[in-house]
Amino acid sequence: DALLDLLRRAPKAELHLHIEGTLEPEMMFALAARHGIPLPWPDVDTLRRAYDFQDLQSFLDLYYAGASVLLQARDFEDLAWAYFQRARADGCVRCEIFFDPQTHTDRGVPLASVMQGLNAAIARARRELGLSVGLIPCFLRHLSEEAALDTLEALKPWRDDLLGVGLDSSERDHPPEQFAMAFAAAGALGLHRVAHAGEEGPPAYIWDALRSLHAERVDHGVRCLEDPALVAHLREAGTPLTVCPLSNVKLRVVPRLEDHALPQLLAEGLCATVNADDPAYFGGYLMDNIEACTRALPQLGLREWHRLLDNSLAASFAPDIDRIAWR
Ligand code: ES4
Ligand code: ZN
Repeated sequence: DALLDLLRRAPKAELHLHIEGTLEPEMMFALAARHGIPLPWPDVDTLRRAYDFQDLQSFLDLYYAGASVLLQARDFEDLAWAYFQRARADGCVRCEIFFDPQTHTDRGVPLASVMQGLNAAIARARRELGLSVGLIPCFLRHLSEEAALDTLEALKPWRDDLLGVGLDSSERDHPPEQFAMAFAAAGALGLHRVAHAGEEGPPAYIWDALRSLHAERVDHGVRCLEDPALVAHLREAGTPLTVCPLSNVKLRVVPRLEDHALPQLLAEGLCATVNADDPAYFGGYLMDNIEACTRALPQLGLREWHRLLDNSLAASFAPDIDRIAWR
């Protein structure tokens, strides 16, 4: 397919990817064997068949259970290095990746192990793949703001290794405003701010992410279309939305990919980007998302695809020194 070949080769940025969500079943079993940890599934195929989610929470339950095999710096390095090779093969020149510090520290895994492993993989990606990577720790919104503030404090020794902060996990009943102080503290450290909003949650949570957290990008944001005033605001402010089409289908945010609002978001003049979210759980990496969308949403032509990929580079927080190399 000529369009797909072109899109694969085109420079692009991945802006919404949870590194723990790149844990493929094969690696989950390999790491469990490395550490002698039992898993609640007998084999890889049974685990894959469990990837049949009803909603965000049913996915998160499995996702947090899977992360239990990540214990040492080497595990985080192996995980991230495997992902960076896939990202490079998909034509990514820039990856801004999320990780969930609390998912690890609350199990007794030192933050130093997480950071050491991720930093080693990031240095190798730059050296061997020419890939530029930024790291964004996310606060878990099902936990307290006090826990988020403690996490930010614990991250301070690695301030210069971080691009920004994010907010993820269960959206329902956890409005962004609960984390206003943690985001203000992150902003005072000069960190960028992004937040998941409008995935399962209402448009009011997107407003809240913008007003209470000063989010510079909205992760997902697809439900903004329910509020015309919000759409107008996002268009005028140029706020990027990091949209994850296969994720939205797997978590039943939309019934079928054919019904996805990606074309409407573009038609509204919004800065939409396409992203993979948790590729090991949702059926694919960035090019798998792009390929599935080219089939399910044929109204997206070359103009629209050019716009989406261009948006991803423009919406990234990459330094100018990286941008020079993309031109
Ligand atoms: C997530 Cl899809 C999604 N939504 C919210 N939090 C998450 N953490 C990992 N994937
Ligand atoms: Zn996400």
